[in-house]
Amino acid sequence: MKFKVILGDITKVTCDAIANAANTTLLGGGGVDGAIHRAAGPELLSECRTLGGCRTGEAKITNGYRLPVKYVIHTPGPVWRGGSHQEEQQLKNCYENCLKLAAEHGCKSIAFPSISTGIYGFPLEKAAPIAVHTIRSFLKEHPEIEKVQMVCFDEITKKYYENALDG
Ligand code: AR6
Repeated sequence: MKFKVILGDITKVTCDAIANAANTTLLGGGGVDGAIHRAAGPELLSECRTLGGCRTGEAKITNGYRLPVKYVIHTPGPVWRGGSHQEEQQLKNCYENCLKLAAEHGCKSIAFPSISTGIYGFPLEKAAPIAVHTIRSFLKEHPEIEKVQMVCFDEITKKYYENALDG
């Protein structure tokens, strides 16, 4: 299958590009962002400093440095503020813009963390179907992308994405 849900640490995944659930400064933080910067090494932060930040829902690409990937695609997800502040559209934009950048850079495989469902508080039951539907429709239009993995850090998160994938 082209689209898989796995349990694991995204910094250990070998593929062309991984997405980073960043913040709008692109200067690092906690959660998966912190883990990616630690694993990539300080060169990643140096490149991020040149990018001038990134708007919520948009995406910017850097090299992968010490990670086992060519690229990191940084996307600030929406902070959940009750659902009436375009959070769902912004989350969809994150996945779509990361996939577009990956395709533009010739990537055939990309891995995503569960964007916005940690520190940013986006409910998993809403986030998982948005991610799955957005990735699925992109894959239909882009046969050149061979593999997309949702890398879940815990079993509960994995269950939500599996259910969205089955449903
Ligand atoms: N591999 C895969 N998933 C991970 C990893 C990992 N190594 N580490 C954590 N996760 P979060 P957000 C999961 O909070 O909600 C940062 O400070 C985590 O369990 O990393 O988008 C940024 O700078 C959860 O399921 O991202 C922003 O300020 C998912 O990744 C803010 O956090 C996302 O959790 C972004 O918050």
